[in-house]
Amino acid sequence: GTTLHLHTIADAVETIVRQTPVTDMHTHLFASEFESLCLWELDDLLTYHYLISETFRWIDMPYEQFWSLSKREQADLIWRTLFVEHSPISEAASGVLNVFRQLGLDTSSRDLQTYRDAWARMTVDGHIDDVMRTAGVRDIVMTNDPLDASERATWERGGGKGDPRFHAALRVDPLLNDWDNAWPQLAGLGYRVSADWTEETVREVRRFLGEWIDRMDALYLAVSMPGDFVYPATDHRTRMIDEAMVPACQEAGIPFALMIGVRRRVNPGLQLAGDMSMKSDVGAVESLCRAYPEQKFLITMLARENQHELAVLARKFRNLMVFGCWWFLHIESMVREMTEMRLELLGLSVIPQHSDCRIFGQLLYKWEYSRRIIAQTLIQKYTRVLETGWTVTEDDVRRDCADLFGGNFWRFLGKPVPAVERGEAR
Ligand code: RAT
Ligand code: ZN
Repeated sequence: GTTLHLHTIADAVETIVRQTPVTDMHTHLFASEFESLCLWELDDLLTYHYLISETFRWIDMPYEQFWSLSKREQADLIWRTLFVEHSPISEAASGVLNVFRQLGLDTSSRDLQTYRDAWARMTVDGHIDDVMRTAGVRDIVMTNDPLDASERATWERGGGKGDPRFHAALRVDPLLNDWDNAWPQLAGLGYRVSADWTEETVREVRRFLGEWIDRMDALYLAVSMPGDFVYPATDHRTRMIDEAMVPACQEAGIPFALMIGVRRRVNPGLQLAGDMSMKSDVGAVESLCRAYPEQKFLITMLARENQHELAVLARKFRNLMVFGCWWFLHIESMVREMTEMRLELLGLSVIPQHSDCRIFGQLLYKWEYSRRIIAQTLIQKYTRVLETGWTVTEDDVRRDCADLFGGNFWRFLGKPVPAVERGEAR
């Protein structure tokens, strides 16, 4: 391959980063066969919960009144508040404009109706194809909750796997964080569980996990944890992890993903938009990685304060893969800081980003913004290396980018990159 030089490295890296297909390893997107769970319309884009909390900074409307509006009325209000009455400069608001631009719409018009008209001409499957092609996202990992009745219906009729670009992750938050409400639901699904942590309950929870991992072909087990998560402890969470979740992961040979540092519903009036971030104890991850050296852990944390320690911990445990800049950290300044720091501590052995998208169009802005920052960081790092006289070729950069944008994830899973399996060009 072509050898790169100090004056050619920037262009080459930018081009290669733009061309490298992405595996988006944590999203809330759904394949279109999940029907109403698959969000892609303009009103979905505008009522993204990140934008809802930003809107409430400006309006006096009581929360209940906002929630009683139709989705379209909410979208109108958000548009007026965040885009017309103020300039849309936040990450989430500017992202909407970026989506319009990448879809070829006129961002100068400020006329919501023209955007509505544009969406009216789209179809869900056509839009998903366009967005994935333009964003360069080839594989998407969903967040799949079998306790959600509307989602369960699709899986139970044998659906959910019709589109090979979409992969499942079994999400188990209620089992760990809300057992009082989770066990009756499991019981309702025919599992012989009780409120008490009996041997039969353990067995049945494992059966539940095993059956759903199989049914979904889940790539990993996933949970979000509050910042006060302690491990090990003499509590329900530790028992659930030790006796049910880790054994289920080991049996299936899949990683356990923990997203740590959320404080749910600090303002319940905001519903989904009412969650907060919280500092956590990285020691819990350390204990897990030491207790289960054969179990792989995908970890992301929500507090900026935890990022450095988490990256250092990944130097100590190869069964720990750090991923993504999560939620409130998925903003330009934090992505830049975290990406630099991680590459400095871990080289290329990280998963620098996931999108957390809920609405398809968002793939466009989230990945364009992230690619830009990752490219800038790589250019700095390759430049340093080139300055020593080391040679860097285009093939080197291609290999490194393929690792960052997907290869590291699939290798950690011990699975081949699926697009290559599908015979698509790399
Ligand atoms: O980022 C988000 O959209 C949050 O609402 C959460 O869903 C978070 O990403 C999670 O997966 O818990
Ligand atoms: Zn998420």
